Amino acid sequence: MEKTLILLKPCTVQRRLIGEVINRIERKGLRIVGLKMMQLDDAILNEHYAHLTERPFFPWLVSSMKSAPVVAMCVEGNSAVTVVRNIVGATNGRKAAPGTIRGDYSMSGQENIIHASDSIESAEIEMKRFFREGEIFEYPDPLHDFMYA
Ligand code: DGI
Repeated sequence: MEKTLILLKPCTVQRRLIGEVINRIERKGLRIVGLKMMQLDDAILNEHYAHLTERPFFPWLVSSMKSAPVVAMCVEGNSAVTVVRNIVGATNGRKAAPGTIRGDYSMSGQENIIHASDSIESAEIEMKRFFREGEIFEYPDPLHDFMYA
């Protein structure tokens, strides 16, 4: 089983879409193993978006990500990293395919609803960045065979 890190961005919280997006993730068959609201600050955002610090939009990205709390989630499933990236869709909401979360809910390159780890390695790092020990749970999955057989 693989785990991946998801952030529901401030735009999603403001637009009252938290439940709708979580519903799509759960309906796919992914299991929530960690979930909380967080107010992000410069320190965590500079680390999280370190690959983008030189980009002209970086200040707006940080300011947007601090504008309201995010919902941080850790979800689990077979190939969870790839499955989640596929249902999230392309970065720019205007280019993301219909049927993806960004394709269905976003018209923006920045206010694009959701962050999802892009590799198993970044998922490991990002889970540690947003969740403390004891905040990610292990519990039995009685539906496992119905989901994966
Ligand atoms: O992994 P992604 O979130 O799909 O994409 P990323 O890691 O390249 O970029 C991180 C976030 O930065 C993205 O979700 C939204 C924002 N971003 C990326 N490219 C642009 C951007 N924001 C603006 N305003 N303009 C961009 O070109």
